Amino acid sequence: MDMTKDVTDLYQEFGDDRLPSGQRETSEFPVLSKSGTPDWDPETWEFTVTGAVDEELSFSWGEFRDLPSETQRQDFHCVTGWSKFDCEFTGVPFPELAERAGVHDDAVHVMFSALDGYTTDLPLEDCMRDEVLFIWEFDGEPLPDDHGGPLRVVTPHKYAYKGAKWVDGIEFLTESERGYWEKRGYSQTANPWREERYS
Ligand SMILES: Nc1nc2c(c(=O)[nH]1)N[C@H]1C(S)=C(S)[C@@H](COP(=O)(O)O)O[C@H]1N2
Ligand SMILES: [Mo]
Repeated sequence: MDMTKDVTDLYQEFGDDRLPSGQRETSEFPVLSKSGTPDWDPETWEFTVTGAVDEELSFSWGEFRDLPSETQRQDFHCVTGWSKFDCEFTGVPFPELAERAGVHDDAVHVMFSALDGYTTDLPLEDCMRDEVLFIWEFDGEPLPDDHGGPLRVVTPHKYAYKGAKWVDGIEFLTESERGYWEKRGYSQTANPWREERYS
């Protein structure tokens, strides 16, 4: 039985067209990284949930893999102008982690961190959706290292720079802060159907 949840229709929330304006569809999956693919060690890898929460959390690789997961069919939109349709991603929805930590009422923003020093930020409300997935599988195979393996975030409602590859932590913030590309002029909200590329 195919348990894949198709969320490729989420564009209807934001615009009339599945392909956002200024994007072209590709079947390729280019690699875009600020500084190459970092090494990781499954023995020492740790994922942390910190900041404005009742209980800060930490997971080993095995513990993270034991969290409830699902497979979704999603589209992927890169700010440089390409979109890839119908990617199958398997992982843990963001709200699952938020609920376990107990997010404080005054939290408004989230910072994602990664093994290569990359960071990216999003408003909390943009994260509290099941389509924001922490994934370890792509099209039924382990996520390739250069696409963010062992673990990355995907954000089908945002440009893909919001999806931290090699993600190893999230911090809940009571004030908005800017991540790596956001400090360099990219949009904090990054809605592809509004072409929010820069700010
Ligand atoms: N940790 C980390 N995550 C990252 C990046 C990065 O340099 N480091 N680049 C971002 C950018 S700009 C894009 S477009 C996507 C590219 O994902 P891909 O290489 O799987 O296509 O990853 C995003 N996540
Ligand atoms: Mo990008």
